[in-house]
Amino acid sequence: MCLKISTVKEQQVYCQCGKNNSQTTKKTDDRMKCLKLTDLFDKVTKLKDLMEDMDIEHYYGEKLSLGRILEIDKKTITDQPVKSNSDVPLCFLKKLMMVNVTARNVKSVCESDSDDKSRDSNLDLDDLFESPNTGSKLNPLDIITGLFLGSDVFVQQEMALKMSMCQFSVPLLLPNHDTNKCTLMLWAMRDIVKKYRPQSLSNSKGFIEDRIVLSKLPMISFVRLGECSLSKSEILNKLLSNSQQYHDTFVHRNMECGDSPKTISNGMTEMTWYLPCGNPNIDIFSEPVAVANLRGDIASFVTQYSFLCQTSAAVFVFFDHLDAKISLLTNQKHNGQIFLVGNYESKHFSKNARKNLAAEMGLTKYNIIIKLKEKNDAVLLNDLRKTITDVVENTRMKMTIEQMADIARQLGILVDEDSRECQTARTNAEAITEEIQDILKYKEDQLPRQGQIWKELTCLEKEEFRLRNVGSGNIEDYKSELQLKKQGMRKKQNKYDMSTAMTCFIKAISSPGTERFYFLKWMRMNLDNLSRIKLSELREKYKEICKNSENKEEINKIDRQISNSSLGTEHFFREMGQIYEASLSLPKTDRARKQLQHLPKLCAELLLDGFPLELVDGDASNIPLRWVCDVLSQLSDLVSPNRKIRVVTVLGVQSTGKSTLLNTMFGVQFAVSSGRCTRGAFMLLIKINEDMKKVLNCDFMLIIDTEGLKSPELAQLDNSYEHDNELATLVVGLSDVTVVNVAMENSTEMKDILQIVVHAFLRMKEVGKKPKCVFVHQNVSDVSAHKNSRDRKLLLEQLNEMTKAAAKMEKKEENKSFTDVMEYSPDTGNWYIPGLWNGNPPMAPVNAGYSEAVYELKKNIIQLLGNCESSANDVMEFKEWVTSLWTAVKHENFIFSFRNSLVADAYMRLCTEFNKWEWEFRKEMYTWVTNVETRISNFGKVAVKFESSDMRDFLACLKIEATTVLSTWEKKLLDNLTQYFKQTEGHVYLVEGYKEEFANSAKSLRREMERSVFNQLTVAAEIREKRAEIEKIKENHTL
Ligand SMILES: Nc1nc2c(ncn2[C@@H]2O[C@H](COP(=O)(O)OP(=O)(O)OP(=O)(O)O)[C@@H](O)[C@H]2O)c(=O)[nH]1
Ligand SMILES: [Mg+2]
Repeated sequence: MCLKISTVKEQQVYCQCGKNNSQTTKKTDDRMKCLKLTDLFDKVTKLKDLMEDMDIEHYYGEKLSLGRILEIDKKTITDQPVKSNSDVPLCFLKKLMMVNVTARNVKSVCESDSDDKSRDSNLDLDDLFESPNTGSKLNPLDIITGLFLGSDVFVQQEMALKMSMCQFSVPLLLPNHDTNKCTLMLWAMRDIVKKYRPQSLSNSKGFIEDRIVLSKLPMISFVRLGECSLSKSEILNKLLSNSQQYHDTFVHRNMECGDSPKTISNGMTEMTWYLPCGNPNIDIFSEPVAVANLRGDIASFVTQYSFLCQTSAAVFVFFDHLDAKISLLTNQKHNGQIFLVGNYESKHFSKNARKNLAAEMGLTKYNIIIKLKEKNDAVLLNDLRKTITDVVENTRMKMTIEQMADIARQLGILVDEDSRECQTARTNAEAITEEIQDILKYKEDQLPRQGQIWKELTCLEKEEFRLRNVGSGNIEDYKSELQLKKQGMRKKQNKYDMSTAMTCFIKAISSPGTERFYFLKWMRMNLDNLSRIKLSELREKYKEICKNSENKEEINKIDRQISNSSLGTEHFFREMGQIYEASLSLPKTDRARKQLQHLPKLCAELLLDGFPLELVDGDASNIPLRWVCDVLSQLSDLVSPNRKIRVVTVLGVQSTGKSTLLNTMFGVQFAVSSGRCTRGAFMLLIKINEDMKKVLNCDFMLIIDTEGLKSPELAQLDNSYEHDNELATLVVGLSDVTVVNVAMENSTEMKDILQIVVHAFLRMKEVGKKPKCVFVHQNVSDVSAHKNSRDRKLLLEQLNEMTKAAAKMEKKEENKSFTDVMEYSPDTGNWYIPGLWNGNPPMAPVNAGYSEAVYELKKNIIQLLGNCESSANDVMEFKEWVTSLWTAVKHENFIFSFRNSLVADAYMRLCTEFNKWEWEFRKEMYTWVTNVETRISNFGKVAVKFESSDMRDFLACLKIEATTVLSTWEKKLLDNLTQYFKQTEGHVYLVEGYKEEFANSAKSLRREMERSVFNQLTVAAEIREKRAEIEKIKENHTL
C-alpha cells in the first residue's frame, strides 16, 4: 500500500533498474518488489554512509550505552571546535546530557567557514550569490535520528528526557530505513513527567503533575503533502511560542544546518506538548495539547500518516498542490478532523483540486485554512490557534501514548517496549507495585525491618558511643546493657519472614543485564506514579506552612506524612541492607544467613553500573555500616585491584537545586522534585576513561548527593541540627571536593552548617586531609557578580570568625582562618550560576546560561580533582575512611546539638557561669548544714536556747529556716541568670532560647538541695536523739 504512489525519485530508481514498465498486474507486483528493494538498498547505503560519517556506526552493532556516555574522558573538559562530521553526534550528546539548548547548533567547522569575508580584498562579487555548500553539513534531525538508532533503550530514554527539558521535540515514531520499519518510542518517552496548570485549576492554584505517556491528551498532528512552500516546522514553532519568547521546538529549514539535506530522518514523527501555566495572559492554549509533526511527504510515509490519522484529534495537512494525491487523503480512516493548510502565493496552488477534495471529503470552509497574499504569518497563526483551541475544547478524541501502542502494532509499527526483557521486567515490577494500596501500611507489612526497629537500633548505637544517659551507674554495665538491647532488636528483625515483595525484588534484581535495568526503571517509575499525587500535595503544603514557622506541630506532622508517604526503590534496598545486617547476628552456619550472603555483591554490581546507593538513611539518620562496608568490599573485588576513587559532594539548604545541579553536571539521575525529596545521602560511581586516568590520578569519581539541610528556624522546631550537622560532617569528611550550594537568600544557614563542619574537623583527630571547597551561588545571573569582591570578602571574614571561635573552644588556636581547615580560595572558589529556567515553566526551556555555567563548574571541579595533592583512596581505603568518619561522628556528643559554633560557644560560657553560681550555692548550703548539724548535736545542752525541748519541733523550725535560705539562693540564681542575659557581650542573645532551660535547672537544683538538706537535718536529728538515748542509758547504768 505504502509504495503504490511512487515518488519521482522512486521512478527514477526504478528506471535505472532497467526493468520493463509493463501494465500487467503481475509485472506491477514485480515492479513493486523491485522498487522496494532498490529503494531499501539506496537508503541502507545512505544510512550506513551517514552513520559511518557520524562515527556512530561502530555503536550501531553494539549500541551506545549510558555507561559509555557518562564516562569522563578528555572530551568532557575540552572545548575544541568540532573538526569533522564524525565528532558532531557525540558533541551533540555531550551538550544534550548537560541540557544545553544550543546542542542542536553543533556543526563541524570547515576550512571555508573560517575564511574571513570582511577582510577579503577580492573584488569579484559573483560568488556572493552562490549558495554555500551545505551538503556536507549534517542536518540536526539526521544527527538525532542517527543517535537514537545507535543508542540502547536507556540512552534513548535519557535523551528524550533531556530533549524535553530543552523543549525540543522528541521522536514519537523513529524511522529505520535499514529495516524499512518505524518504531513507536513509548519507552523512550516514559520518564518524562510534566507539571502544568489547566484553566480549571487556575483559581485554586492547583496543578497537575503527570507522566506524559500516561496523560490522556488530544493530539494535533501536522503533516505535509508533496512539496510545500510554507515551512511547517517554523510555523509550528511560532504557533507554540508566546509573543515575548520565540523558541525553536522543532528543527526547521531556517535554522543552522536546518537546510542540509535530510538523509535518514524523513519519516520521523516528532512530538511535543503545549502545557498551560494557568495565566490567561501567557497561555496560548488553556488546556494541554500534544503536537505531532511528521517529517517528509506523507506520500512516502503512509504508515506514519495512517497512525497519525487514527490517533489525532485533528490532522493539519500542509500542501501547495493537491491534484494527484487526493486519494491519499480520502483513503484514510480518520478518527479526528482534517484541516487543509495551503499557501495562496504558491505557483502550484490549485483552487479546483481543493474544491474537489473538499467535496469528496465533506470538508467545509472551516476545515480549510489558506495563507492569503495579504495575510501575514501572524494572521495565519491566529487562524491556526483559533482552530486548534476549538478542536481541543470540543474533541472527545483524547489518548495516552500508551494507548497509541495498540494502533501502532495494528499498522505494523514496532513498539520499543515490546522486547521480552522489557515486558518480563514490567511484569515483575508490577507484581510488586500493584499490591500497594496504603503506602505506610505497605511499608510496615512488607518492609518491616527499617521502621521503628531500625530507628531504635540507631539510637542504641549512638548511645553506645555518646553515653548520654549513663547516669551514675557503671559505664561497662551500661554498655553491655545496650549491647543486649541491640541484640534483642536484631532478633526481632530476624523474626520476620522475608516478605513477598522483598523476595520478588531480590529475584528481579538478580536477573541478567538489561532485564535488571529495565526492572529498576519500571520500579522507579511505578513507585513514583504511586506516591506522586500525595507527595506533590504534601510538598506544596510543607512549603506553604514553612513560611510561618509558628506552626511547629503542623510542620512536624507534614514532615512525618511526607516521610510516611515516600516509597522509592531506596526503601527496598534499605530493607535489603537490614535483612543482611540482621542475618549477621545469626550463627555463621545458619542457612538463612548463608542464603543472604550474595546480597552485597548484587548491590556492588549495580553501583558499578551507575545506580545510586543509599549511604546515609535519612529517616533513621544512620549508616548501615556493615552493609555499606560489605557492598564496598564486593565492589573492590569487582574492579581490578588498586582502583582509585575521588569523591565530589554537594551540600546545601533544602530545595536549592542540588540534585538538579549534579544531574546537569554529570548527566546522572538523582531524584529531583519540588520539595524536600533527597533523604540522607546517596552515592553514585562514574567511570573515568583511560585517557583521563593519568590526569586525575583516579579510576572512578564518586558523587554524593545529600539531603537538603533545614533552615535554622525549621531545625529549631524539631531539633534536627544534630541530623544535619552529622550529615554535613560526614560528607565533607568523605569528599575531595565539596560543592557548597548557596542560593542567595539563605547563605546564613549555609555558613552555620559550615561552622559545625569546621568544628567537627578540629575535633576529630583522625582527619588528616584538607577537603577542597567550592561555593556555588545559584540564581545569580548578573555578569558583574564575580566582580563584586566585597561579598566574597565578607563571606571569608565570617568563615574566619567562626573558625576562630571553634578553634578556641577546641583549644586549637593555631587554626586562625577557614583556609587552615578547608582549602578554599575566595577568588577562584566562587561560582555564580543563573536560574535554571529561561522563562515561565512549564513551557520554559532550560536556560542556556545555566547549562554553560554548570559546564564551567564541572571543568573546574575536574581540574581541582586533578590537582589534589593527597593520593586518592582505593575502594577498601574508602571503606575504612567511611567507617572511621562515621564512628567519629557517632562519638560526637556535644557540638552537633548546636546550630553553629558561636551558639555552642555562648552556651559553653553560660554553662561555666551557671556552674559557678551552682558551686557557690552548694558551698553556702554546705556551710549552713554543717553549722546546723552542730546546733543539732548541741541540742538540749546548755548553750542551746530553744523554748521547746522536743527535737521534732526543733527540726521543723530548722526546716523552715532552710527553706528561707534555699529560696534566697534560688532567687539569687534566677536573678543572676536574668542579669546574665542583659549583658551585651559574649553573644548571649544566641542562647536566649536556653534561658528557660537554665531557669529550670536552677529550680531543680533548689529542689535537689532541699531534699538533700532536709535529709541531712533529719539524719543529724536522729543521730542526736539516738545519742541522747544512749547517754540516758549510760546515765541509768552508772546510777
Ligand atoms: N526556578 C528555579 N528552579 C530550580 C532551580 N534549580 C532547581 N530548580 C527546581 O527546584 C526544584 C528542586 O530541585 P532539586 O534539585 O530537587 O533540589 P535539592 O536541593 O536537591 O532538594 P532536596 O534534595 O530536597 O534538598 C526542582 O523542581 C527543580 O526543577 C533554579 O535555579 N531555578
Ligand atoms: Mg536533592
